Amino acid sequence: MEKGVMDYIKNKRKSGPLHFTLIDPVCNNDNIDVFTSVAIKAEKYGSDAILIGGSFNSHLSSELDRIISSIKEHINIPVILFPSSHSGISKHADAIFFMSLLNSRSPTYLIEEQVKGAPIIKKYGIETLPMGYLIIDSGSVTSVAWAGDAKPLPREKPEFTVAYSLAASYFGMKFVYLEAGSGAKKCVPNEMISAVKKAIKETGTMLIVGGGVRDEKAALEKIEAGADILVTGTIGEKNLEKMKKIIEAIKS
Ligand code: 1GP
Repeated sequence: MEKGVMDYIKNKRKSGPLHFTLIDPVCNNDNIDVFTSVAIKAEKYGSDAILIGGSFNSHLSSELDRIISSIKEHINIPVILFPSSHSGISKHADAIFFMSLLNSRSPTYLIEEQVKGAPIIKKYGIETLPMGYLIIDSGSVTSVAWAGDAKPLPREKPEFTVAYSLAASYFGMKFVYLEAGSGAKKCVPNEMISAVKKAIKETGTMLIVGGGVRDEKAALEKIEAGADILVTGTIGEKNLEKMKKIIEAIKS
């Protein structure tokens, strides 16, 4: 990335909403080819970046390095780390979401993992993208809510999520991510997205939305409600044609 990933995202956003593809590596080398092929298809269909993350970092760092190297050999869009702990850092990535799970009950996910990761990021010289990460109630306990010891924000009380999002903006975080959780039964409510967007718009903080988006109708609703960036993960593993339709809907 000649000019950096933050500039790339800002520039791309000028011409429309963005789509990021989440790839969630597990401790299985056989999947490298599958991950790489999802990333190649994602780029071909118009996705703007690949996120590498998941609620558990169960892989070894050497495996993560191999997965990212393999993906990067085949695509030109940025690969951004979306880690659940400091063990999700790889020197091969273009950038990292330097994120705090703001509605976690545990200092581990609020600041301790970040403190462990910061010297590693410095050593590798990875670009940091500061992000406030918020888990929204999605009707059942998701992996990310459980693993992150989060107190999910209530769907019917968007003002709580608005207050958290404003706090993230005032801390200087460049992104707020409203997360329903991978495979969530219910996506982040559209009214909540609109309320957050309205509140943080003037701060310049970008709004990311993800979790449970399975079709182009839901994707479009999230974008129309105010999401700058939509993330899909599961659909790319299960049905690439559906992911293509989602990206086409966002880009239209
Ligand atoms: C999870 O928001 C992402 O962090 C993606 O969720 O797997 O449900 O698309 P899905």
